[in-house]
Amino acid sequence: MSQMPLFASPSETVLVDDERGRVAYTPGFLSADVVQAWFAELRESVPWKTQRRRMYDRDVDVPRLQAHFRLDQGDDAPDAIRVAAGKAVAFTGVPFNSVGLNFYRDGRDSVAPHSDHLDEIVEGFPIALLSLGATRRMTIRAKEPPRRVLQIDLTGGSLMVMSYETQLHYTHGIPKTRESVGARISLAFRVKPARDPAAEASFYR
Ligand SMILES: O=C(O)CCC(=O)C(=O)O
Repeated sequence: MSQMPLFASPSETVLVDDERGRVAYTPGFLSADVVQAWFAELRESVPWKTQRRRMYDRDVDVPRLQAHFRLDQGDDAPDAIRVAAGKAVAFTGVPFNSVGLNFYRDGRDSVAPHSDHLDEIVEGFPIALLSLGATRRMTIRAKEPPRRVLQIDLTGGSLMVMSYETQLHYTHGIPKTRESVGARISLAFRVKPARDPAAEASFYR
C-alpha cells in the first residue's frame, strides 16, 4: 500500500545574502496535511498566554497570544513541537534549543517591527520561523541606508531562516491587516544561552 509522504521536499529561495545578513525562504517545508494537523494540535494543547506591555502611560495587551518552551531542559513541549524542531535542526544544521510560539487570531493581531535581543540568542546562530495556518505578510526593513524593504508572504508550511547578522541590520514584523485572514501560528526557533532559572522569557510587542 502506498503512503503519502509525511513531509514535502522543500526547496529554499535565498532572498538576501550579503554582509548585512542572509534571509532564506522555503515554502512547502511541511505538507498541507501536516500543517493542518499541527495547527489543530498546537491551538488546543499549548498554554497560550496574553502578555501585557507598558505603552506610554498605560498597560495594553500584546496583540497576539504567546508561549515558550525550552527544548533542552525538560520543558513539556507538545509532540508537534518536538518533531518540528527535529525537522528544523535537520534542515538547517542549527542546534535550536528554544521555541517561541505566536498565535495570530486574525488580522488585528500583529508583531511590531523588532530585532531579536542579542543577549538572548547565541552569537552566530540564525533564527528560523515555521508558519502554520493562514498566510501573513512579514516586513523586513534595513535599519540603516542603503534602504531595503522585503515583503514576504509567509505561507502555511513555510520556513524562513534569518542569519544572526540580520538581527543587527534589519527589523522584522508582521503588520496588522484589514484583509480577512484566518488564524496563524508561528514557531520561532532559536539557540539560546543556558537558562538563568531566575530569568523570565521575554516577548516582543
Ligand atoms: O510570527 C512570526 O513569523 C514572527 C515572530 C517573531 O518575529 C518573533 O517571535 O520574534
